Amino acid sequence: MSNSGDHPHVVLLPSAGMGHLIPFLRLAASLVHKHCRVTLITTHPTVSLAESQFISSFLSAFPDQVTEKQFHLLPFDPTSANSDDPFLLRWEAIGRSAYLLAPLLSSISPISAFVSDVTLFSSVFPLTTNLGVPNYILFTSSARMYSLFRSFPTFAASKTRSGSVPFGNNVVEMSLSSIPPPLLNLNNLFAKMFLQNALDAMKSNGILINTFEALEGDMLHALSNGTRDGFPPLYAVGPFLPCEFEKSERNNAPLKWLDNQPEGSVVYVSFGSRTALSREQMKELGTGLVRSRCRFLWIVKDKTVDKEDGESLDKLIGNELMEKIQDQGLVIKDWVDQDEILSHKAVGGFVSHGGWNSMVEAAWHGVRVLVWPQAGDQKINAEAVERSGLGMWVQSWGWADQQMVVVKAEEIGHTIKNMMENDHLRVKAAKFKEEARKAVVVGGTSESTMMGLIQDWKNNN
Ligand code: UDP
Ligand code: G50
Repeated sequence: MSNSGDHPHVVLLPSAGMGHLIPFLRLAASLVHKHCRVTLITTHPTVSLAESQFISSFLSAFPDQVTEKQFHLLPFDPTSANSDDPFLLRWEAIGRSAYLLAPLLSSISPISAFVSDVTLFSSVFPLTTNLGVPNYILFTSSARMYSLFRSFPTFAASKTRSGSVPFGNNVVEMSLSSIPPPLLNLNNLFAKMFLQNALDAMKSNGILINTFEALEGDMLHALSNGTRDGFPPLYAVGPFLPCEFEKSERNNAPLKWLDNQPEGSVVYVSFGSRTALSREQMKELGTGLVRSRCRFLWIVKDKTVDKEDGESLDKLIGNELMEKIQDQGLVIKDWVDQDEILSHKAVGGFVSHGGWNSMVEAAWHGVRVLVWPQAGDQKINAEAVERSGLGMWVQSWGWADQQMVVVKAEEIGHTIKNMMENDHLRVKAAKFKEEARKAVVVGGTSESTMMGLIQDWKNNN
């Protein structure tokens, strides 16, 4: 590779899970379009089939512009880690193998910028720093969640934990019940990683985030006014756009079905790439959807990882409910092209767990959301979505793993009906479609920020 200052060379390290891989590959595609050279570090094995398929499609789409470097993990015994989350365990495994990246990284000089997923930052930061490479983080959640991340060392050290999250001269009011439960116990693996990443992030050159002014402007301003706490700059460069390479060989049954539904009539229900509802909750949701009397497209997941064989749909939700659903909705147990679904004119609303990628995709397509947070950062994201006007959430609908409380069909049904009949929300959400486009066109806030960053990287060459 030539050391041409006009084409900065960016090395990307995504983390495990589609919610982490997708934003990285969208960022990579956008960097290629902006004439950067990209090296993608791919970690093997992946946790899910969806990840390996996605990486293959991406690499075939950019055979000349992107170089792949394979990173093969050492065997890892998860018993000491005390967690049953396969993705969290993989983050830990990647961290423990990270020293293997040293020779790989020294073989790819010059590097203008190294962008690591936030979950892996502490593990790779010493290596890239040794090589004198500028370190950036891609924070794969909302700016609101980022404010918690940034203030977490203070939060963790304070004895009187409250939902008031201080940073710099600012305070963000967060309800304590919205903070990811694992972060309230500092002995937890997730909390330890989160804390260490937050401490090291202070020494990074900058943090990229998939959000934009119209969606989280208040938070972005509060954060940029608070830089006196020594934190590096935050670059809001979203929304990351879904790409052509994502479209290959997907199940097109949902689109065919949507083509026959009236405009704005369908509620799309999906809990992302890794969230399986309990059987009991799944049945209540199905009955609730029928009760809402809305047309619906429901994507069912019963396993966290797609390599595991799940049950058939009939077994999961029962023949009786399947029959009731026939005239009103379509139920699918498969990976779907969410971007095509959200862009379809028949879709009028989205019931989602609040994964940040899904929230930004809903904004991109101007589709209103009922957020039903299940775990992790999702309540914080729900708060961000509610404040922005893109959607609503019901605070009492608790976390999935404290599901002594199953939300009942009747309540689900009328809440979905309210969301779909809420014209105020429909109009507000639709505005995001314009605002999102304004952010990424030439001269838009996110586009200018990205171009400024690429200029900095050129100067690093
Ligand atoms: N997704 C998809 N099809 C599916 C399930 C998920 O395209 O059947 C995509 C979705 O569009 C989003 C990502 O997978 O880009 C999921 O990320 P998110 O942050 O929403 O949630 P997570 O899966 O990480 O909980
Ligand atoms: C995934 C997840 C739970 C969760 C988050 C996930 C985030 C992202 C921020 O991405 O909040 C984050 C920063 C540092 C870190 C882990 C996650 O070590 O399942 O909360």
